[in-house]
Amino acid sequence: MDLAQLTRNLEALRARAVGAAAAAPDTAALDALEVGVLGKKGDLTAILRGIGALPAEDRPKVGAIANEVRTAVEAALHEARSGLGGAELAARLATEALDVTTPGRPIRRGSLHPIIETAREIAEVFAQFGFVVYEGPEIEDDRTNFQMLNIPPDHPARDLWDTLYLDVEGLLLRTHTSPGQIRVMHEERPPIRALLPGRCFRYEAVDASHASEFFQVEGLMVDEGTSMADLKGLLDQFAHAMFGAHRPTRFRPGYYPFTEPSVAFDILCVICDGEKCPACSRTGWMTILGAGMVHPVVLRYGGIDPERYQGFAFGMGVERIANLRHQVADLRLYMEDDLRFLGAFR
Ligand code: 2NM
Repeated sequence: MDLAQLTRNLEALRARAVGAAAAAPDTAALDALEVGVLGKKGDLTAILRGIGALPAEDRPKVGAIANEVRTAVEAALHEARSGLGGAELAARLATEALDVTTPGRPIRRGSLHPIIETAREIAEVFAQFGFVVYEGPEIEDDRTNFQMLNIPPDHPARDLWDTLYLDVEGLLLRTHTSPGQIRVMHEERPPIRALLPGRCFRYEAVDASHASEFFQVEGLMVDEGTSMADLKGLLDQFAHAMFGAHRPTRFRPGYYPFTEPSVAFDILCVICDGEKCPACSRTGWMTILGAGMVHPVVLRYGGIDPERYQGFAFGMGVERIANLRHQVADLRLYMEDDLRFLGAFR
């Protein structure tokens, strides 16, 4: 092959490559063209292989022409790329257009379980009177759950049919949070104002008004000169904070082994306002909690001298308080994790 032939081949390649660049439909075609013409195994390299057969004085001339062809093809590729790039960007902008005014998809927000929410509201009321939240263990020993609370061995609550005992000797699931009060008495010195929220367990046949788990909040105050009058004043304040400032209240005699005297605390029926309806068993009143002066024997079990200190205690079922506030009729709803029910309280 002579100089003239090589030169013609190079010019032909330039013309074909520049033409192909201008006609390329997309940037992918340009990439393929670049590799095919200018790449290591491309057409330009193939033509330049013929250079070895030329006389030495012709070789620089071919080299110069080859460089021109390379520069011209690169320029054509560059120009075609900027043209196509603009068109491709415009096409993408058209198809991928976002309507920034489209409203967002609604997000389902979680909420506190109504029992936890109610327990927190109860704690907030008593916090205003200086009560501090403590927590005891759900697994208790027989001594702390029963004996130290003056519940004798033959008391019906200790029956296998009422208490969930563990396989481990002497251990059970607490039937109330009162054993936590014994632990607080051991840990703290009077004056004590303790609130114990927590889950409790009983062996029950489950129906609309009985559950094997329930949530309790108990309170304990111990100080010099603490009296029944202090208890009555505090519980009146509590009832008015939870059920309205004008809701009438009353105390009735009650019985618990761990308090003496013991009382039941009622509010006027929130459904019928005392007119006697099925919700209040036609009494006109609803019991919301039990309470009393801590039995001297229990104070002594707690390491507190009953000659110097007196105490009162109270306890309530949070499900019952929540039922009255939200007019829920079936306890089982609190356990079923139905979002239609749980979402109604936010
Ligand atoms: C109640 C009712 C009455 C109570 C008593 C004690 C303790 F440990 F101080 F003796 N804690 N909680 C108590 C008293 C609980 O629940 C209906």
